[in-house]
Amino acid sequence: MIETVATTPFDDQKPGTSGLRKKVPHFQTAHYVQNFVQSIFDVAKRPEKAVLVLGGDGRFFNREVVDIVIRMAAANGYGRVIVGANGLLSTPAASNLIRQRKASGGIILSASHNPGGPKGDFGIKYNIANGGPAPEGVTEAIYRRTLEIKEYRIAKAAAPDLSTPGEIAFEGMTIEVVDPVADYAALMEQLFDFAKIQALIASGFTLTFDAMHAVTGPYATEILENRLGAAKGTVVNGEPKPDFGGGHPDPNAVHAADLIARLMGDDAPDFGAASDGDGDRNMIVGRGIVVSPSDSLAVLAANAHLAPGYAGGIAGIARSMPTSQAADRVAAKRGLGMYETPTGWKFFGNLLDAGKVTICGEESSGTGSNHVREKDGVWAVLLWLNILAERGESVKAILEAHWAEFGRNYYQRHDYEEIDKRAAEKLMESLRDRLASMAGQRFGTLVVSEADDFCYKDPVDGSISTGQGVRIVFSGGSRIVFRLSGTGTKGATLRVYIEKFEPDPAKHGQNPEEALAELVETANAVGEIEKRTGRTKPNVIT
Ligand code: VG1
Ligand code: CO
Repeated sequence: MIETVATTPFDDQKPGTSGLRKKVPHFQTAHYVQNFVQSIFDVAKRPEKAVLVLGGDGRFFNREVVDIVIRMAAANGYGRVIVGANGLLSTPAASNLIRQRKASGGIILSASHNPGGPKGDFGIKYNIANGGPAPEGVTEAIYRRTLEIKEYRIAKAAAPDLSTPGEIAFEGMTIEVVDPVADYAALMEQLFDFAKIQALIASGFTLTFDAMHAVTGPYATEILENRLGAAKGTVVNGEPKPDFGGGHPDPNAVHAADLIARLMGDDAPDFGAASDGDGDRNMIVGRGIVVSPSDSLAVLAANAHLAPGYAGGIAGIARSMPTSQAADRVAAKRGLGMYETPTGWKFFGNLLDAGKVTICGEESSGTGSNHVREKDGVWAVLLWLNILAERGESVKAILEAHWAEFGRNYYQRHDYEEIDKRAAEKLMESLRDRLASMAGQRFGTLVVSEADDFCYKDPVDGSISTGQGVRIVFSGGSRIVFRLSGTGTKGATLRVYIEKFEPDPAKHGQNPEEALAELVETANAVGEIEKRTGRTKPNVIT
């Protein structure tokens, strides 16, 4: 039986960089989830009896929302819901299923790298038929709908048990429970030379993968240990937990400090990697060296042709604006198209669909390709392994050779988390007010060559996105970028991105901290960070 429930709008259901994210108790407010899901169903482009893909990263509240979405899908005319067993799907696996199974879209439940648990974060994201995050036009329409919603439809019956793959009839709809890993692992086998990677591992190459108690545990265990023959125990923290074991599933120097320490030690394995809550981010560490995400994008783009899935070469590269320009140097040297987009994977969708680019990446540990329409953590690990197997060199040697060929873009991101929202907005406002007069200004040895607020015009559909971050470029190409995060759930987070290009190989061995010292000081001065936020230093540096 279908029930129509009267409701009133919430005024805070505007999706951010990657879906709607709030604290769990906020999502637990009566009708809160239902209002948002109904708004998605009201604006989603879908045929009669459409197929919906559904799954999440297993965080606290995942199971309850999976049930609500299934009951609402049945009440809203969907013909089939494809759901990962126990409600689990990594973000890239969901993207793959949407594409493989020609679904009209998918709902992914995750707050990605944000902590989980009863007081942690939760999130709901809608992806469209190409498998990618809904573009701004769609998220805006969903938001407008949330402001006028009056009722939602839901099946009265409880959703069935979802622990075993198979089909279940439910309220006139079919629920198809799938193994969350199977289709994804099959896709990886098509893209990469598993035999070659197996041989590398069999020859004594050692690796470790930290799943951070998040969704990639089952994926990494199946692929790395079962299919590629890595030793049992290669995957650590491999069991997904609703609170991520109390940790923060963000693969960076702060939250994956144990992994980095292991890779810097005397008995370090050859290769280390980690992924985030929903499996779309990656961190790559070689013995004795951490690969910055922007460098990883550049190295993957330069070497992708070594893997079977990209043997014909790549069409082009896209990166988000704050991501370092290391990839641009690869594109320039190889004669490839290069695109600079606003932060967030949704901006890559059109470029990938149009065949303008093959590889995309963000400084926030996201890399991916046209195999799905999301960034993909395990994919990045496998591409690295395929490249290592082909080149037979260490991560460190590959990175150093890359810098020698293309130059090195020293890079850091400084995050000031949970600062006062008003103060953060004022800081950005003040920067914007000063943009026009900035060119020509001198800070120490640095002279501003141009400054603007990044505005993107999508080359495929012509849509325009304004206010995407303040860029200050100095003569010589160094850059400072300021923007506010669109994924936080408390106060505001200021992100300051700092980059310096160094062509001289003799100077490639510096510590980024030293190489960027003058720019960091300048960022503090130009942004008036201490004066406006009261913070003398960032809480996270990546
Ligand atoms: C952050 C990152 C951005 C990424 C987004 C979603 O956004 O900076 O690059 O696409 O998270 O990633 P923001 O607005 O907080 O800077 V995930 O792994 O959270 O889906
Ligand atoms: Co993520």
